[in-house]
Amino acid sequence: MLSLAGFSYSDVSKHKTKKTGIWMTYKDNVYDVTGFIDNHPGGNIIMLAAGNRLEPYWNIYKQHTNNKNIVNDILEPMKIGKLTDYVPYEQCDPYIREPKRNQLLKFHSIFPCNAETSNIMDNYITPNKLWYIRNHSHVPLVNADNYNIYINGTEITLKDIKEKFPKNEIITTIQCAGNRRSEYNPKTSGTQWNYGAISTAKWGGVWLRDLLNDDSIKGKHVQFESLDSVKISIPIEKALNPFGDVMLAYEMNNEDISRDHGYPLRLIVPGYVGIRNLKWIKKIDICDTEADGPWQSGISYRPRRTKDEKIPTIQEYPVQSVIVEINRYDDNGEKYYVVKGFALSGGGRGIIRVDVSINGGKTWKDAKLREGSEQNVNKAWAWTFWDITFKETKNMDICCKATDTSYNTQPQENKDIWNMRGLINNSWHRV
Ligand SMILES: Nc1nc2c(c(=O)[nH]1)N[C@H]1C(S)=C(S)[C@@H](COP(=O)(O)O)O[C@H]1N2
Ligand SMILES: [Mo]
Repeated sequence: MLSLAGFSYSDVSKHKTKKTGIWMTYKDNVYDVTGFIDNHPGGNIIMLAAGNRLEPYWNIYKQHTNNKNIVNDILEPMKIGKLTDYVPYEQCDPYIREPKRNQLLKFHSIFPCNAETSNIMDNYITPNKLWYIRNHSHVPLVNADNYNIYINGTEITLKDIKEKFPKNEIITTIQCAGNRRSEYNPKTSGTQWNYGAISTAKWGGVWLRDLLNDDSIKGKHVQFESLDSVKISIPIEKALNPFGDVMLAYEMNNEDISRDHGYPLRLIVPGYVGIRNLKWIKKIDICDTEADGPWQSGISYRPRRTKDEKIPTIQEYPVQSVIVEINRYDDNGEKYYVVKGFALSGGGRGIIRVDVSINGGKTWKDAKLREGSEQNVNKAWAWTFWDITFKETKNMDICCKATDTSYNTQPQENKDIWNMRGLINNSWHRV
């Protein structure tokens, strides 16, 4: 019998496209699955495992692990070799310690985990297990019993934060600055999010300003660092604002914050883009400068149109709205469409109107504003749900745009706001 060829994980990782061939591993076996991709019953999602192990992917899509025939009947004929540097998945660091995740999330990647929420209109407050996940690397493993953080070099335990400072609660929506990136043309680098990099929770924790001393007012920025070494900063004006509601949160929807979302302590900066809501907080410092690193002083979150453009990093989010559901119904022979979606703006600016058009923006009708519309319009940290019903017409071309309390509204075309990183796409949403 011919002995099988030997490949390393590094060899396998070079085979991720149809051009190179698509390889995957299971246990110590290497498979060339190129010919199978188009026939995969679950569709293109199998590409998450391209050039990689199947085990973590099957941990989410459990129908595979319970089905022995997959290995024997489907994979076996595609086997091309053995791993020379095999390490059982149970022993490999650090992704093995990743939390369990829900199959309803729409995964873009697993290493690190990037996944969109789903069924948005079913829950104004997104259930923890359906919250979108955007991780830059693996999820830190933390023992909360002896967790502490440093504020201006002084150590404070999580226990003291919980016990010695008043607990507050706020509802905020967090939206990734890259949400709706996939609509940009030409395509940019970065996770190709549709509109689901957004979720809402009730956070419980302490106001950051309660932890800062009176001298803080002399600083210009508050810098934060996390266990996964991400660094960001926010302006001191936001941090100390008694109406700014910047929070160190330890609870998410009445439970401990889940590991994917920052256990045991997360920064909540209401009205600011996702990245400023730093998870796994470890260090806080009052400074005269913004944090260094790609996420703040670097280029990752600058919506530059050209390489040379000087433009600040993104903090508050612009006004946004999205059509999530369109349901058709019949009433005495008349056909109707119910259009539903969400709208929100940055900086706490409330939504005063959502316009919906069924003729591509020639004429508009205003939608009914539902949950969220009762928020204080100067501190509207969470989205507003809306809906509207139309009689069916020929050639329906449905789109929406929202207006916030400052009478900012959404640009018509994303070509007018295209930027190199594919950030803050808030153009009219069309379906
Ligand atoms: N420490 C840390 N904080 C982080 C991130 C991260 O990778 N590490 N991702 C940021 C980004 S880009 C976004 S959009 C949100 C996502 O939060 P979520 O995963 O809880 O939805 O967290 C932000 N905070
Ligand atoms: Mo993000």
